Order: sequence, then C-alpha cells, then structure tokens
Amino acid sequence: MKCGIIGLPNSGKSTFFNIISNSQVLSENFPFCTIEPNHGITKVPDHRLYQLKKIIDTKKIIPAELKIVDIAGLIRGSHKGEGLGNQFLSHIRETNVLLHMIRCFQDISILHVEGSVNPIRDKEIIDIELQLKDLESIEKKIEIIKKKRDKKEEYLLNVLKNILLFLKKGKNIRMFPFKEEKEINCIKNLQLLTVKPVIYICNVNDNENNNKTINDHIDHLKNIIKKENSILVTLSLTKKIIEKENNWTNLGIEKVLKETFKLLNLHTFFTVGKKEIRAWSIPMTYTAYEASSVIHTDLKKGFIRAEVIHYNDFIKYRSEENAKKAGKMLITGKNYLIQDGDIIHFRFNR
Ligand SMILES: Nc1nc2c(ncn2[C@@H]2O[C@H](COP(=O)(O)OP(=O)(O)OP(=O)(O)O)[C@@H](O)[C@H]2O)c(=O)[nH]1
Ligand SMILES: [Mg+2]
Repeated sequence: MKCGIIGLPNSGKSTFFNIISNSQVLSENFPFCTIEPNHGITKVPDHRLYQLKKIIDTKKIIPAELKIVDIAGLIRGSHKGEGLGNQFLSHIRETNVLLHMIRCFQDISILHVEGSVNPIRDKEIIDIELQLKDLESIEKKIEIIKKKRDKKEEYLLNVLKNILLFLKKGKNIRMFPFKEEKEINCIKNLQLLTVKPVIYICNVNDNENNNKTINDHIDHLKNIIKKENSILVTLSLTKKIIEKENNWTNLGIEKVLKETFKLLNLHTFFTVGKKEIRAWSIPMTYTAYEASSVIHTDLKKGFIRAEVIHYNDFIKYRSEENAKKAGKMLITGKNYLIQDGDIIHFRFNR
C-alpha cells in the first residue's frame, strides 16, 4: 500500500516526508524544490508492540510499514502541463491514498505561489487539477466506446456519462453515489485520481496560537471536508516545533497514520518470538491463508494451520502457554478471517 503526499509547492510536503520516513530529502524555501518523487517507508507506531516486549524477551521490534511517496508540487494548470508538466500525475496514479498537504502557516519569507495563505482556495486548486485530469480520462474512454458502437457497452457508457456530469459540477469521484458494485467496476481500470481516499493535512504555524483569519479558514475547511466524508488533520511542522517535540503523537503524525490505516481498510496482526516481535499490516478481508503469504510465499505453499491468540488474551495470561491452558488459543484453518490484534503462529510444511 502506498501513500502519496500531494499539494501546492512550498506547502511542507517534503518536510512531512522527511519526518515520517526518517529521510533527508531536499526541503528548501523555493517552489518545485522536489522534481522527481522521493520514495520512503514509514514505520507505523503501535503501542501494543512495546507491551508485548515487556512479556517476551526479544531482540527486536519491527513495526508495520507503509510506503510513502513525496510528489512534486501541483499548481493551476498542472493537468495540461503547467509547472513541472503533468508527468507527476502518473506518480499519483500509483498510490492508494492521498495525503493532501495544505499550507496554513504564515511566513512571509516562504513564497506562496498564489501570493497569499488561503487554505480553502488552495485545496480547491489541487482538487480541480485532479478533477480535470479525471475528466480527460473519462472523456477519452467515452470517445473510444462511442466509436465501437457496441450495444453491450451501453451500461458502461451511461455510468461514465453520469460520472462526467458529476465531475463537471466540481465534485470528486470518491463522493459519487455508486448504486451497485457493477457501477464501481466500470471505472476500475481507468486509474482515476479523485476516486482515491484522501486525508487533508493542514500545516499550521502552531497548534494553538494561529491567527484568527487562518483559524476561521480551517473551521470553514473542516465543514467542507466533513460534507465530503473526508478527514482533516492539523499538524505543525515548523522547525521550532519539530525540534522541541520530536514525538509523533504530539506532532499529530500518529493520527495521520491511524486515519490512513482506516481509509485503506487495513489492520494489524503480530508474530512473536525470541528473534523479533513484528507487526504486519493486511487488508481487513484477509484470511489466515492470505495473511501467511504476506510473511513468505513458502508459508502459503505449505500451509497446515494457524495458531491464534488474541493480543488481549496474551497480555492477560502473560504467556503463550498460559493463554493456551486457559483455552484462548484458537487452532484455525485457511479460511479463518484475521482479527485486528491476532498473534499468529503459522504451521507449515517446509
Ligand atoms: N514557517 C514554516 N515553514 C515551514 C513549515 N513547513 C515547511 N516549512 C518551510 O517551507 C519550505 C518549503 O517546505 P518543503 O517541505 O520543501 O515544501 P514542499 O511542499 O515539499 O515544496 P515543493 O517540493 O517545492 O513542492 C521549507 O523552507 C520549509 O522549512 C511550517 O509549518 N512553518
Ligand atoms: Mg518538496
């Protein structure tokens, strides 16, 4: 699963990327500082790993991971090649969730491409660029279908036309009232951008002492975003704050990652042992069989069974043995649906 950081130039995308992926890519006070996308990995904080470590003497802890990509700034006209051209729209296509960075900090020494700080306008600029790109993709598809004059494609054509009208009203496709699975399938292969789930991130001066106008803007933005069924998180990435609070909870980063997990319908299972305690992120729909392959394809090939103790039981009984004695170990087959917090031991033929 991959998260893409998008937004206007100089909004703090690379600053955010550096913190969450523990990287040091260039983040400077000039627009289009980032040209080629920066790829990184973020470790998802989970306090349960540390609780488990208190019980199991282990060498290391390995948190679940998410891929992160820091994408070049978008501006008005990006969809038709303004700014850095539209090649980076293809970088957005490869992601599963968008982290849309919105500049809310005021700092006259840091250039704003639009000349002023205005979070609502800025959100719209980026939304519109992505909508225009989707419009283009759908129009193209409609043209192709029309040329074929195939009666069988009437349903598809209708759905696409409805989505096109929706986009023309300035709405993101993620809000489209899809009535049935069949409708959703119509756009599956079109690699649309505004269908991706999004977390809007307001990069503010400081979490409490913002000026009144900006606070009003953020409140207004919150209302808009709520109506769009999306999420807004407020962060502060000023150097002063980053240095003082290099703690993800205080900075608000943990919240972004938690929401990302939710949007992607991911949850976590654990493997524990003397060598390592490890968290694995998987889609909520995964069975034991599917989850085994996330660890190694050999586990899937030779799958015999899964032995499952839930985290809460493990903590309560303080060891695998005690949990087992208390009847809290579940022996399951391939089709067991993994629950968040399951501690799993896969048995397999080597
Ligand atoms: N005052 C202030 N400056 C910030 C904040 N966040 C980032 N900056 C500064 O703004 C400048 C641009 O930040 P970047 O993270 O490089 O911005 P970007 O969105 O990656 O920009 P592009 O790569 O050009 O699209 C840098 O000088 C940062 O130090 C903030 O919250 N407050
Ligand atoms: Mg950058």
